[in-house]
Amino acid sequence: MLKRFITHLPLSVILLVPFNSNALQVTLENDATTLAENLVGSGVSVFDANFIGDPLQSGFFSDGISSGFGIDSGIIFSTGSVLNAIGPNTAAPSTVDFGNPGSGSVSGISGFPSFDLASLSFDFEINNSFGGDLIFSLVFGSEEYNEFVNTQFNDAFLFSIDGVNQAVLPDGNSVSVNSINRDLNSDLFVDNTANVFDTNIDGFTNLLTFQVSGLDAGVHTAEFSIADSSDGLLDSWVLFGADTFVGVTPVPELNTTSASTGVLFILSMLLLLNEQRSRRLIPVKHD
Ligand SMILES: [Ca+2]
Ligand SMILES: [Ca+2]
Ligand SMILES: [Ca+2]
Repeated sequence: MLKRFITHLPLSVILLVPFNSNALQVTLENDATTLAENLVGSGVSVFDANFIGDPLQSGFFSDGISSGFGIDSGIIFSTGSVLNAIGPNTAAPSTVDFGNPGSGSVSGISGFPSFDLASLSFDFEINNSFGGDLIFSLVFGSEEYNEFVNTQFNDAFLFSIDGVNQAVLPDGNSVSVNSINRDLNSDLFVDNTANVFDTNIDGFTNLLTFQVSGLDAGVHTAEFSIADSSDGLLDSWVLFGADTFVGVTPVPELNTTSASTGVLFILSMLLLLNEQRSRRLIPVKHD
């Protein structure tokens, strides 16, 4: 196994970093219901939230736009400390090893054993009697960039509904260090190793927006998980915009007396649904 030698940043150095009101700010929060209610927006009701992870692994962020992220405020999870996402980007990599286990589901998408799981799960319903679509957006970032791309240190993120990962890229890959980087899906990647942006995160994705179509009415289970891969070193993060986990109600059926118009409407709806099912990722470019 490739050994990595990590220099821990002394606490005194962290405390000496000047406060910058125009850069990413992070505060700790690990109450699962509070986190879920920040994430969930219109058209969705949430209940029975649960968080797994160390208290350092979840929180709120603000001023994200000023630090180069495609979202300004919301919730943040880390495989280390969420506070370590705060800039500037230091010479020493940010790394917290809790020695905690990962999860089989994240290991399954990364292809390697996982560690230091941070996971929020909750049940939800789309607020109508017939179901609908779901949209959510995120930014994934890591200290594994760029040195440990295409190694076993493939820190990964999973978002599942009813146990099926929905954060799938157009090429079929999940969201991880090895699937979005300078070489692969590079149009989705922001390299911050030259300290262009005021965050300690060495590399991160553009805002990734996913749409899940055709959810049935009733209760579904959502899970948001991020974990280290192959060891607990070098932090990764995922940021979600506040109120961005939203339900979309399908267009109501037209009230028409014309059979031919009705058929045309049904055909157009089928075409629309097909288009939505094929449009799982809507990347938003980083300006
Ligand atoms: Ca860094
Ligand atoms: Ca860790
Ligand atoms: Ca890691």
